[in-house]
Amino acid sequence: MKVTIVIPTLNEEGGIGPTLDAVDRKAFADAGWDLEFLVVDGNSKDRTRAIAESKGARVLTEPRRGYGRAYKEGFKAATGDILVTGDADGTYPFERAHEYVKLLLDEGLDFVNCDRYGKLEAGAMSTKHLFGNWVLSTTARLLFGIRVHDSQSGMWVIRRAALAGLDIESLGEGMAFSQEVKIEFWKSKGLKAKEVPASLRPRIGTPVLASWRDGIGNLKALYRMRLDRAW
Ligand SMILES: Nc1nc2c(ncn2[C@@H]2O[C@H](COP(=O)(O)OP(=O)(O)OP(=O)(O)O)[C@@H](O)[C@H]2O)c(=O)[nH]1
Ligand SMILES: [Mg+2]
Repeated sequence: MKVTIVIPTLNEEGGIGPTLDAVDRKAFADAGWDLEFLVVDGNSKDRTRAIAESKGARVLTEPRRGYGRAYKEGFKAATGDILVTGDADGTYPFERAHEYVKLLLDEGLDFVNCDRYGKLEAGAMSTKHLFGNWVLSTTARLLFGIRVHDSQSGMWVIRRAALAGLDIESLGEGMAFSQEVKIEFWKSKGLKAKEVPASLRPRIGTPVLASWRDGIGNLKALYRMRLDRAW
């Protein structure tokens, strides 16, 4: 069994090292699971790629912009049976990645969403983002009838075989990819998805997120997806 840690990066020279180092390689080895680190880099202008390679990651350069585009390429290039995703900014609990993988295996799941609100550390999320995320998660729950508390979490565990039955390429190229991939897993027949309490730490490095543009874009994308889908 092999696990690929898939991480999108855009100018994350401060965060990529600690993010990759956080993964408990010994816990993976003890479980008998092989590990692959795959960084999908958007042509960073800093030392992100060099640092990722120095930590043993395979680095794919994807100059086309977008968080969703990076994951689409990452999902195609990953060779693991199970994928674990997350930002390269030190915010997600990669030190617990093996626990989430075990949960997916033990419970026969196809997707695990790591709920950042399980333990939101001081300064990890601004009031503006707290409000925006609440609006987006509530709208997703109402429009799709899914029981997802944190629709914008970027940490997921995915059974790669399940991706074959989904049209991942049709999902958003940008930040909306995050909510859309969850909705696909929750709504698609025969797939099992679950949310678990996780955590969020303050970011390492400068934020690049355009809050209002991305937030309103994600809200519109939810309505578009609702109109587009049969379920
Ligand atoms: N390859 C690639 N990666 C990207 C792109 N945009 C963002 N990323 C990466 O995707 C991850 C998520 O982006 P963030 O800027 O952390 O988004 P966020 O978590 O909503 O915002 P913060 O609260 O500032 O962390 C980070 O690791 C980014 O470096 C892109 O266009 N291409
Ligand atoms: Mg982030």
